[in-house]
Amino acid sequence: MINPYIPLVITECMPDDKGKKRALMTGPDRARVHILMGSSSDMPVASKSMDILKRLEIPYAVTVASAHRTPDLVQRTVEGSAAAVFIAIAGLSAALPGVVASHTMRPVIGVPVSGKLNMDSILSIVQMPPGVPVGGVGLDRGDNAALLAARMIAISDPALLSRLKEHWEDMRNKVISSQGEVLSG
Ligand code: RP5
Repeated sequence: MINPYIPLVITECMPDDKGKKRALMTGPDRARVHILMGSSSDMPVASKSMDILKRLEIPYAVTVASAHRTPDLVQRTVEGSAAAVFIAIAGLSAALPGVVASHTMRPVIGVPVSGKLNMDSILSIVQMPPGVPVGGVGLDRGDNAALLAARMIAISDPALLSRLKEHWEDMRNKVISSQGEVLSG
């Protein structure tokens, strides 16, 4: 039985002998980005963040904690985390990013999760009251949240900056090769 008060899945991302990035368990003090999601049903969006963090070799932690249903767990998680940046993923009346930001001075990136309305979670994250800043990315854009977190950390991490530039270059090359496919098809 998992102790809900130790809900961390901490990973350190290392290339294996085939060069593929693998997530390994490590200590909670190693996470540089902490992903919180309001429900395990948000996992498809969180997976997009994790894929980017693995690719960029950024150790991360993941916790399921709801702003409304387990506010004590959210507070404990934030206060116990050594991460430099938080990614908070939630749908419906998505209070999670704002609540995370109320417990820390570290930057929080909110990811609205799509549902029946979509504007509910977008507005809940964007319309924070003055004094409690939360950065917002697009609906289900866990990938952009991870890239934004990486850019923040890369300000003081030149090795990460060069991995980010490689990622950027790969995207650029994909666009250019797709243009070739359009012309030849
Ligand atoms: C939000 O309510 C969660 O972030 C999730 O997006 C949504 C639905 O939660 P579940 O009913 O799947 O637990 O709090």
